[in-house]
Amino acid sequence: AETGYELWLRYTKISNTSLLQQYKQQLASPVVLGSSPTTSIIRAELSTALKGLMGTNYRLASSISSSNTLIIGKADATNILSSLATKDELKKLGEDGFIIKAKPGKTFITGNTDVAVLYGVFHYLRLLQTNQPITNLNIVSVPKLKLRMLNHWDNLDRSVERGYAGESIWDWHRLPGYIDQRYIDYARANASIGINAVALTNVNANATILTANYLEKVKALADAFRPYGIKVFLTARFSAPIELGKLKTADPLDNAVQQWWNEKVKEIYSFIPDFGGFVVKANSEGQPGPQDYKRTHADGANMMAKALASHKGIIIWRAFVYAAENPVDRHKQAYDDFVPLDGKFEPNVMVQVKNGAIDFMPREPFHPLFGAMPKTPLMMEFQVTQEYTGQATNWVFLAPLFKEVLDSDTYSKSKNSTVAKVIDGSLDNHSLNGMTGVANIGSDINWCGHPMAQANWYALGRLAWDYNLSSDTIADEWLRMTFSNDASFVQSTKQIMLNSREIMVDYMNPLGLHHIMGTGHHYGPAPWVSNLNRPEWNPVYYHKADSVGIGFNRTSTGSKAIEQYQPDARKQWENIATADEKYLLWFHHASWNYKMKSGRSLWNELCHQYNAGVDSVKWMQREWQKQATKVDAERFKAVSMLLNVQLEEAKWWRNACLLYFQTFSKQPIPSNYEQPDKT
Ligand code: GCW
Repeated sequence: AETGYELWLRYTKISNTSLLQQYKQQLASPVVLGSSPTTSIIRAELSTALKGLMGTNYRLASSISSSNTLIIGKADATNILSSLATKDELKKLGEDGFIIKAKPGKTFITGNTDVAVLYGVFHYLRLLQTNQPITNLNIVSVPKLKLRMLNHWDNLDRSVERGYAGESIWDWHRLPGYIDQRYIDYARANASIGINAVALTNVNANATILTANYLEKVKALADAFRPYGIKVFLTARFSAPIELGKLKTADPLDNAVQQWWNEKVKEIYSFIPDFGGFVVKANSEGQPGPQDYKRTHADGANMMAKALASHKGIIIWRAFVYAAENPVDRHKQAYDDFVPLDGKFEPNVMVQVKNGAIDFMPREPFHPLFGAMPKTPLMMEFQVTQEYTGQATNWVFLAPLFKEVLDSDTYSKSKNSTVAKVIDGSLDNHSLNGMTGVANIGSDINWCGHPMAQANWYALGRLAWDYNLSSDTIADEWLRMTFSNDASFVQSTKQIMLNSREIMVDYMNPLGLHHIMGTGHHYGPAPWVSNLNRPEWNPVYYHKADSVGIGFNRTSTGSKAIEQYQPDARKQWENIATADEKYLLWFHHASWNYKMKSGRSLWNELCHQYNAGVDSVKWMQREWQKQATKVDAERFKAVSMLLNVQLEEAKWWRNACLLYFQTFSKQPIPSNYEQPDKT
C-alpha cells in the first residue's frame, strides 16, 4: 500500500514505454567517480532510483571507460569533467552548484564538492521522475541562498510545539547508539531539495540539549547527516549559564558568562567539528534574554557570536519579539527594537525575521524589517507547519504564500528591492544569507500528517534553492513525483493546490482580517475572545469590530505601523480608496457600509468571501473525486476524508465569524448565501 513514507522519492516505474526505452539507452552505463561517504550515497540513490524507475536491476560501472553514457563526479575527479566548464564557471558554482551537460552519447553531472554532485544527481533523477527529456541538457544551477534550513520546534520529550504529524522524529532515548532509518530518509529527502541545515530543537526549549549527555546524541545525528551536506544547529536558551553553569547571571557583558559560553561552544565543537551555530529566541513570549539585564539584542547576540567565531559558527537571532509594554500595536515592536541595532551586530550574526510582523497569518504584508536593516544579514523564517493555516486537516499549499512575500517590493533602495533580494544578500552585499522553515515533520508514517502537507516541505526547499521557481512548477514537480505523471491528474490537482491558499484566506481571514483564531491552540475561529490578560493575545485587539465598522487602523491616524514601510510600499495600502482590498482590514478600520470595488458594502463583501471560501472547498472535493481512478486507494481516501473535515471547518469559520461580526454590523446576511446555523 502507498503510505506516503517515500515522500517524493517514490521512484515508481515509468509507464510511458517509449520514453522508458529512450531513458534506458541514455542510462545504459552510468558511473560515479570518487570514494567518500557522499559518493557511496550517490551510488546507492542512483541504483535504487534507476531500479524503480526503469523496472530492472541496474549495475553501475565500477570505473570509467569509453562506454559510459552517464558520468558523475566532482570536477577534479577527471579531465572530462573539469573540462566541461572554465575555471571561472566552476568557481561560480561555489560549494553547492552543479552542472548537468549532455554531449553526443554522454551526459555529465559535476560540481566542486561531492554534495554538489549529489544535488545534481537528485536534479537529474527529478527529470526522470517527472518524465522530462534528457537529451540536450545544459543545466547550470547555483542556489540563491547559502543556508537552506529547517527549524524543528521539537522538545526533548518528543512533543512538537505546533506539530500536527505525531511525535518528534528525534528519538533521544535511543540515541546515540540507535540510528533510526528515518534519520537517513529524512536526510535524503532534504538533500533531494537542497536543504543543508537543521536546528533540531524548539526555540522555546530549556537548556538540557546543551549538556554533554545530549551533545553526544546530537553528534550521532550530525554524523548521520554530514554526508548529505546537512549541518546541525541547536537552540540555545539565553539563561543556560545560570541553569547549567550555576552562575548568578546571564548578563552578556559579564566576564564569567562570556567565559561560560566560550567553554560551552568549545565543548560542542569537540563533539561536532562542523557545528552550525545557535538559533536564539530571546526576550520574546517569556523567554530570557539580554534585556533582562538592560542590555540590547545586539549585546546578547554578539556575546554568543564571539564565542562561535573562531569555530566558524554563526548566531541566528530571532526578531520575533513583542512584550506587554507595547500594547498599542504589536506590529511595530520588532522594527522598533531592531532597526536601531542595525550595524551593531558581529559579522557572524544573522537576524531571523518572520515573513510578517504579526505571526504566520494566512495572509500578512511582508515584515517591515525587510529592507530596513541594510547593514545586517536578514534570514527569512516561514512556517511550514500549519499552525494558523489549517493545522492537521486543511489542504493548503503554501508556495503561493511564500512567493507572495518573496516577491513583495520593499522599495528600500529603489523599485524592485524585493524581499527576495534583501534575504539573498544581493541588495546590500551580504555574504551570509538564508531561509528557514518551521518544520511540519513528525513521526506519522507519511511524515507530515496530511498527505498534501508534504508539498510544503518540498516547496520550502525548492524556493530556498531558487525563489524564482513558480508555485505552478513546484506543484507540478511534486505531484508527478509523489502521485502520478498522468496529465489530467496533474492538471486538475495542481489547480486545487494553486487555489488552496486563497480559499483558506476566504473562509478564515478575508480582507486582511488576522489573528482571530482560538487563543492558545490557534485552531478554529474565536474572534470574540477578549479576556486574556495581555491585550495583544486577544482576537478583539486585531479586528476591532464595533458599531461603526471593522479593522485595525495602522495608518497615520491610527497606530502608525504603516510608517515603518517605505513611502512607495505604503502606497498600495495607505489610502483606503485605492488600497489593495486583500489588506484592507489590516490597515484600516472601515465602516460596515464602506463601498468595495465589487460594488458590495463591506459587510456584504465579508459575507460573500466567507461563503465563497466554503463553496470553493466543495469545488476542491468535486475535483478530487474525479481523481479516484488516478491515485492509489489509500491516499485517495485519506484526502477525501480530510476534505470532508475541511468543509466542516470552513463552515465553522464562516458561521462563527459572520454571526459574531453581525452583532456589530446589525445587518442581515444576504439571502442568496446559506444562512448560518446558530447552534
Ligand atoms: O507562532 C507563535 C507560536 C509559538 C511559537 C512562537 C515563536 C515557538 O504560537 O508556539 O513558539 O510563535 O515563533 O517563537
